Amino acid sequence: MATSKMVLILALLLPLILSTVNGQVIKPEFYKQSCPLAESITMNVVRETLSVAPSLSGPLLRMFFHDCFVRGCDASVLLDSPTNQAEKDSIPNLTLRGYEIIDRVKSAIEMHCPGVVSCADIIALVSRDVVVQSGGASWEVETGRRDGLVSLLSDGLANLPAPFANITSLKSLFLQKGLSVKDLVVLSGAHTIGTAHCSAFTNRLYNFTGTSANSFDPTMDSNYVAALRKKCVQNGPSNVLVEMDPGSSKKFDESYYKLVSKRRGLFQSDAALLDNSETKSYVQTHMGGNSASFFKDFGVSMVNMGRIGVLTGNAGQIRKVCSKIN
Ligand code: HEM
Ligand SMILES: *[C@@H]1O[C@H](CO)[C@@H](O)[C@H](O)[C@H]1NC(C)=O
Ligand SMILES: *[C@@H]1O[C@H](CO)[C@@H](O)[C@H](O)[C@H]1NC(C)=O
Ligand SMILES: CC(=O)N[C@H]1CO[C@H](CO)[C@@H](O)[C@@H]1O
Repeated sequence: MATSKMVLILALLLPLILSTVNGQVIKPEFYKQSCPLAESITMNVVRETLSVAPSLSGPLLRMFFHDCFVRGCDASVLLDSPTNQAEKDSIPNLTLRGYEIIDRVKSAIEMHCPGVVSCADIIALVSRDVVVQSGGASWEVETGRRDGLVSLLSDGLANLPAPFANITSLKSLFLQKGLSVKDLVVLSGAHTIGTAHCSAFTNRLYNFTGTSANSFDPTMDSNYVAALRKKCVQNGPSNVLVEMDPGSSKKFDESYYKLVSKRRGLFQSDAALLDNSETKSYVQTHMGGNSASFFKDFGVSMVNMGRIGVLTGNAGQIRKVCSKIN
């Protein structure tokens, strides 16, 4: 009798005991005891980097998105593959840059506390620091992620939304990752900084209907189409970059929503935010400049994104070098 009660109690408590033993949580200041300087070291490297190479802010913020959406936030995006079969080699990742900055943060941290801080957490911290250094507001980053052991080329294409995606597929992709429609419209605001290759949107500028070379996407402001055509000529060179938020592409602010509301979102995925009542209403509320509430929302949604598929406890490992498993 007593024994069976004990068994029952143990069974009920087991998940709790296990999760405590494994420490299976991510939380703010996970490294407070084990590596107290981790966050300030990261911030310093980001500050120094952006002061000499401000154009790295876009790719470094985007890296967190790419990491989290593919196999969870486990730094799989950083793994090199000798045979070009890793996430890094998938089409969306060919436009990512800034891996060497993550390596620089990692080496600086390793000097203070070797083998303690994961590459996945470094990506998360860097994304916050980039936003702060670009004029946005700070938030508390949850840490305690561990690094994954696997990176697959095929995962990249399957999990990252294309710039051509419509609102239905954007919503469902975010939902699959446990993110809400609000997270979708808030995180899309990251397109307030950075640049894009013409190839991500030229389909909107030329032969959009497939019947006339001059036809363009009717959901884009025709004056904007004309301006973009000057930068992105049809079948032009593949290395031309366009600011996503012209004139303010290095500043993290809410002007993205003003652009989208004026039908000047660069990608179809940006324009699509006007095709759903909830995302449309967010765009309209923020188009006039309400940065305080956008900044706060952005931090919340980045924390939400940072929880996707994380490895904790004994899962995965703490990589010694971010581009290689130990
Ligand atoms: C909603 C779906 C999204 C789509 C379809 C999308 C697509 C893209 C594409 C195609 C580019 C241009 C890449 C290039 O041509 O170089 C880009 C750039 C960028 N994206 Fe997104 N993105 C999405 C969401 C996000 C999210 C959630 C974030 C981060 C929170 C983000 C951050 C960025 C940044 C910062 C850039 C600029 C990169 C640079 O300057 O090189 N995006 N995105
Ligand atoms: C949205 O895109 C998906 C995938 O390309 C497609 O199957 C679907 O029909 C599209 N939905 C609308 C409403 O256009
Ligand atoms: C327009 O697109 C259609 C369908 O993709 C293609 O068959 C046609 O050759 C294109 N026309 C021009 C002028 O590019
Ligand atoms: C196959 C390929 O070109 N992979 C590239 C992916 O992106 C990284 C960083 O820009 C490059 O180093 C890889 O060569």
